[in-house]
Amino acid sequence: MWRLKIAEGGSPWLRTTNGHVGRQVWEFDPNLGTAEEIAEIEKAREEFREHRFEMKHSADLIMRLQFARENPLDLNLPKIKLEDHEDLTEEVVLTSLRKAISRSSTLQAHDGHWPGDYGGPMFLMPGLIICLSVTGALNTILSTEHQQEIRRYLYNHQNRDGGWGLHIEGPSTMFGSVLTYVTLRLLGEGADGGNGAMEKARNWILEHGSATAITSWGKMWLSVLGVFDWSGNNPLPPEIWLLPYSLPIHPGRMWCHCRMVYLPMSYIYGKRFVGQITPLVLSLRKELYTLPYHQIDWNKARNECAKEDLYYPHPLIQDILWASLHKFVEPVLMHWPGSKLRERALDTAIQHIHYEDENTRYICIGPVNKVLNMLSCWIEDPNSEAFKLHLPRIFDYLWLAEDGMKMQGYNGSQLWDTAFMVQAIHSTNLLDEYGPVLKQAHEFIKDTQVLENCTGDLSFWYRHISKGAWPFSTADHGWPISDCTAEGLKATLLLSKISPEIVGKPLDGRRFYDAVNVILSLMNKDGGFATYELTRSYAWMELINPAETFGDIVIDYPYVECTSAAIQALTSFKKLYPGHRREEIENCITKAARFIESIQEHNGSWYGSWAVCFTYGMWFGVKALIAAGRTYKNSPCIQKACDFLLSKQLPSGGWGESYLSCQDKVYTNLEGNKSHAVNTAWAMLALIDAGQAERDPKPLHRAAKVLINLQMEDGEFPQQEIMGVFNRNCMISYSQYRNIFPIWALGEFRCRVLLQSN
Ligand code: LAN
Repeated sequence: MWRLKIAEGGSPWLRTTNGHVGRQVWEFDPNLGTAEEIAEIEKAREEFREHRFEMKHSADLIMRLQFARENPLDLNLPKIKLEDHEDLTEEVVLTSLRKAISRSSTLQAHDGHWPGDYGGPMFLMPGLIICLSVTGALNTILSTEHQQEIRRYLYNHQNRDGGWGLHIEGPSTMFGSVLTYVTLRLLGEGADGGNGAMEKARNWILEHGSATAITSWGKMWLSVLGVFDWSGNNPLPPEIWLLPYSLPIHPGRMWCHCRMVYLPMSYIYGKRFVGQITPLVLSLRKELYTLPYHQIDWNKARNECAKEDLYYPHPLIQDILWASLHKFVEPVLMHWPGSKLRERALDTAIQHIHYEDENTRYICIGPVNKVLNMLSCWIEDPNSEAFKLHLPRIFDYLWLAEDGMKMQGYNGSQLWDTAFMVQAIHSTNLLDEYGPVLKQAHEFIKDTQVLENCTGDLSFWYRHISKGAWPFSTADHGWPISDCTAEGLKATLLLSKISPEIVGKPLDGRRFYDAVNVILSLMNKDGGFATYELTRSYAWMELINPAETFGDIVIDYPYVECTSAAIQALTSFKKLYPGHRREEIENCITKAARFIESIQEHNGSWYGSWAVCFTYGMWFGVKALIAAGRTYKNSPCIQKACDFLLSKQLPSGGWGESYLSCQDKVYTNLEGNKSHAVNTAWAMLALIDAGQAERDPKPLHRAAKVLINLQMEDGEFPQQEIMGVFNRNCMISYSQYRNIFPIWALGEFRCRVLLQSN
């Protein structure tokens, strides 16, 4: 049976800064599990499969079954169902909260964090499988059980039309379909396997323009495997790393995710690496195209892209740029003496790759560069230590649920979820009852703060400071993030105000100062906060974004979420430590609040970029302005925001936003005007903060009722549609949100709406 291991190492090739706190790894143990337990898991899998076209999001049932065994809970609280005419009483809300928090506390791991599925994107696993195939490591690294679960996952997420989407809820794309098809073939499926599923997939591909119409990232992976010609790729010259930093297009100025993905891509492109041409590769060359492989016009293929995949079409200037590099520059760099320059550029690139590997303990910033860096290390030297150090960290990215095994968008969302859960429980004011839960979470957050900067001369490596920051996942990952630092700081400040007997010792004062220092250092001139670093270049750089499926990736833009979190953290800090860097902090709050006002849309909305979408952005927008001292009465921005939110409340009393809100930047309800627990919670939190209770509490009562009626018998809220998003177009799961935000909203509702009015 499968088991989720928490905070364990287990390989001599693993390094850690803090005893692996937060590490989540699924392991198969053939000796584990009674027949009954195994049957329960099987049942969950079957049920998912049966409803896979209606409910595409798994509910993390395998983890839940394990935790139910490890932390049994006998909740003797009544089931709640409120009829239309029934009023909400404090007792009902309290019962609902107790059920929800008690159940959530059984889902807390022994190191204090809340583990969960951070899957969603469908284009990540293929990179791993292609990389392991070409390095010959597939069958030594992934057990047959792993491979079986991966196949299960891929089949479970095949759309009715035979293709696969960019993410689990998306319509079929060439990127998803070709890469998943190839992955299944590499995992041993026959071209006619899967009871017709493979044939159907192939038909989808061939009917939509064949694999020449895959997006640029897909072209790169297929070239590595040997089923696409490198000359069908637009150039990714590593020489860009040799340009002077003063140029706006220097990669050191790009968004770190963009920079870190194109770094190994340019190394692999510069090497024109191709894996071994096996019979399977030769067969794929036939399966994926309508023309014989040697007749394909690769030059034309460079700019082909299926319309299903096109979110960000290349502007003309990009096509001209790629064409000139392709026709005139690449030929020079491929032959002596130009090849000397190429060698130097490749050398620079691989050094930056090693730096990233070392400073993340081989986890890397994300799943894409993790796999590309691993491949680059192998290309440099197949027997290298670096490659061996990469291998055990693969498992940090794999997650198992009833839909199968997936590759996650990060090595988890540990710190993020835990910081929010602390604030959610805190909002209920039931601190005595849930002291031990908060204490463990507190330990986790303290253990996850990053204590050191990266090594060497930071500016040489284009790195910002990290000392005092919080990451999104674990300390070993270690990349500092503005809003994760802010949420970590908010949570530890709240906990520092509670008796240490209940929640443990507060964070050392100096470590609060370090966190504040990170936040202050991340404010841009205009007052806005980006994600990991300062905004280092201009928005027009998006013109050279070559990734057709993603928008807003080239630079680190300022966001309402990050800016708001910084304001909130600094205002909480200022209350407790009024003397520390007072002027700078006040100045920062003032500028940041003005920035938030300046990016509000005319209709009163803010859209969030990292979750769906308006309800999320509005929660941050409103919270920031309230924290900065504005009120409903004196701030037209807050008034407009409330009007906007109220105008979107559904007749049922809830809110429910479709992922289309992010793609189109237009508020879009879920199909059938369905309420979503998480959107409802965000809208409630924003309205409560903006003082809605004093003006008209009715909308809040109706919303709270929706939440309570959505709550399941076991105390949890249901997993509904996928809520996270990145780069405008790709969805990602935040599996703990379904409990965190309803608890938070009902907590605030109880203390600031019900108890206040009594
Ligand atoms: C994340 C996850 C965390 C997230 C928040 C902290 C929640 C947000 O407020 C700021 C942005 C950030 C840090 C974020 C950015 C984009 C990420 C890193 C991700 C959504 C996780 C995965 C995604 C990454 C880009 C996926 C890899 C794919 C590529 C296109 C490179």
